[in-house]
Amino acid sequence: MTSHTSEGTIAWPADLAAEFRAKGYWEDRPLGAYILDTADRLPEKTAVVDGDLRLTYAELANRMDAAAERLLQLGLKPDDRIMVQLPNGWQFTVLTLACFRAGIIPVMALPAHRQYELSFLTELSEARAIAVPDVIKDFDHQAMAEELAVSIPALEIILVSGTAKPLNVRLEEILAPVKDVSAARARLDATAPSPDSPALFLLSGGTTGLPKLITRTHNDYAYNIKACSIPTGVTEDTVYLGTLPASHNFPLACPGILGILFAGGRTIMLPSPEPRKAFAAIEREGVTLSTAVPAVAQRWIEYQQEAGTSQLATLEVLQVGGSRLPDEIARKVKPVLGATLQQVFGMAEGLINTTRLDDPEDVICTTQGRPVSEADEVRIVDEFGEDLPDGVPGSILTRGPYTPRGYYRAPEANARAFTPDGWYASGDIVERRPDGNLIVQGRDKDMINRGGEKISAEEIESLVYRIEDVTMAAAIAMPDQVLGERLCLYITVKPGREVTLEQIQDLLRRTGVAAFKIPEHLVVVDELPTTKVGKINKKDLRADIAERLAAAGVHAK
Ligand code: OOB
Repeated sequence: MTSHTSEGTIAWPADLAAEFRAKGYWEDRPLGAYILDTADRLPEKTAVVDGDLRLTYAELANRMDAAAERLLQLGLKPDDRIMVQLPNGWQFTVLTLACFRAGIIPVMALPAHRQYELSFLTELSEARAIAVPDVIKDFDHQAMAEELAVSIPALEIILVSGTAKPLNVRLEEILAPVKDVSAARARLDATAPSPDSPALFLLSGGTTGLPKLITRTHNDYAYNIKACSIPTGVTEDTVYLGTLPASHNFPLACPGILGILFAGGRTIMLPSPEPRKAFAAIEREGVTLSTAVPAVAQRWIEYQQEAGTSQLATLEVLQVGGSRLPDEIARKVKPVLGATLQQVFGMAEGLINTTRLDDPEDVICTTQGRPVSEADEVRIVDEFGEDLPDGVPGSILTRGPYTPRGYYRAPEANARAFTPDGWYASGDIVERRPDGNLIVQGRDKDMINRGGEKISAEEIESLVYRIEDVTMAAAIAMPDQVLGERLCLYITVKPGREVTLEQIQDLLRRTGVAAFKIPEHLVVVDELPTTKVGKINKKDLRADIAERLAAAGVHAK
């Protein structure tokens, strides 16, 4: 039977799917089954730590199944979608696992998203429920969810972590344990989702307009998790600190929270990577593995250099990825933090590359590693799609058992990002060394990578055009020492008119756009440079902003 979501999803060709099964990449088990395995094997071991709250595997499995049943009792059905916008905490983990068990599909929104992104994602996914915190940093997520439900009638159920208003459902009640979970477990086992069905929706970084939904199936995601666990050396002794937003593929499944739970290790959930709290958690829990974007790794290095703590004694591996880690920062990780660096070049669309823990220092510090699976196919091609020799940078194309063949309900985006024979073009410019390791040299996609958060230039430009006095707008990446890149906006305005950065920031805030997407620098020019075919020449603009920054004495890189 094809489900609603399967219809919007492009499946792998049948012969390849058969091969992935035959080779054992796809084990034909739903994600929840792996968690139950661990819970049966290590019931008393601690699985999840969030502040003072500790859940053993038996308690986690109990809450997972109890919650799955309650979600179904609320009226949600298998294949229904639920928007998940939760900070890193035990609630995120239990709710996500409960969805996997019930066959309900979580849409992995970010805590930073606001009305603008959430309404788009809710409509596209046709979500019937949303899970939000009550208030974080003075922002009322519950009120935002209520506004969404008013404008989108299909969104019927609001789950609130913390203090829920009377008409909403308190998430913690849904996630509470039961005395005896065995009946629930048997019922859920009997109606377990098909392993080829969508398990979750991840969000694409997006180059064209708003984010796209990436369907990840139980089979492909389980393999993603298992394949990533090997080069990172995950065992039941792994103690993992998750501080990046858990709805990102990287901290969720590369190997991330799910990889550690598959293996029987311990996960520590922290809503922010702020060094003082992160270091305290590392010391208290004896953390062995953590994940950072380059800006966070740099902050941790600076903090450690200043404070000279002895809190990191147990930290064995620090994974860094999401944007390009400068070689000079890479070289400081081991000497300063005492942990082995693992560079990770991955994407929510699938392919994950990592350096290996026993690689020579030159590989660890200057490359972004190689695919985690022997079944990952990678090609580096020129603008005509012809393969390039090692050492020559080109566009990366990839296929494999955990790289889906298309976005959800997005034929136009698929035509651009996927070749007819299923290769995904991420838009990264990559060089492959003769030893197989990849170096990310740049990208040919119109995106700003702000410390790992991806911003589509087109999305911002189309919003800025709402200001009547703006005649042309171009969003580009401006080099930045801390975040790698920030969003810089070039505009032209109607004669005699003035448009200020504050005005633009104000508009985007009022539109309910996530704060990380709000332009941080504005350059008003008389004319924007164009290419021979009349498109705005962003290469020239990037050179221009670099020049302006240098003239202003800002050393960006
Ligand atoms: C990760 O996933 P996304 O989907 O947020 O972004 C993917 C894009 C890549 O196409 C590339 O442009 C960039 O992020 N990227 C890197 C990088 N890792 C990701 N660019 C340079 N160096 C790296 N190490 O960002 C993601 C997903 C799973 C694991 C790790 C990162």
